[in-house]
Amino acid sequence: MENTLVIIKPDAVGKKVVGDIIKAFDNFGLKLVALKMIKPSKETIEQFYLIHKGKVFFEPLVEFMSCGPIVVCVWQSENVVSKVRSFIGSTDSQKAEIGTIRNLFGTNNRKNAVHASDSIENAKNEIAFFFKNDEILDYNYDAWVSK
Ligand code: 3AN
Repeated sequence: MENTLVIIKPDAVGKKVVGDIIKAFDNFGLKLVALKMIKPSKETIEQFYLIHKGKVFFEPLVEFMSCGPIVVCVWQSENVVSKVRSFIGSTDSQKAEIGTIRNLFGTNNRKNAVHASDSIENAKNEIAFFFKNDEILDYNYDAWVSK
């Protein structure tokens, strides 16, 4: 089984669509194994997006991502990294495919509702960036839901 990191960004939290986004991931058939709401510092976001340092959108991206609370979560399924990348759509919400998360809940290429890891290796690093091992709650739901 594969895990991926999803961040529900401040624009989506502000629009009160956190529940809708989580519901969409649930309905997509993925398993939620970790979740928390945090208010990240600028330093945390700079570190998280270090690969983009120097690009024109870096400073505004850091400002935006640290302007309010975000929800970080880990979703699990087979091939979850590529599944989720298709499910969220293109970076620019204006160009995101109809029905994708960024199309439904985003506004533009900065306020695009969600982040999702873009490779299996990045997913591992990004999950470890926000969660300790014992915060990944990979339970067998079926064992008690059916009782
Ligand atoms: P994605 O999140 O689709 O993998 P990346 O990794 O290229 O996109 O960019 C990281 C984040 O930087 C994006 N989610 C978006 O918020 C922001 N970003 C990327 N490109 C632009 C841009 N041209 N203008 C403004 N913000 C951008």
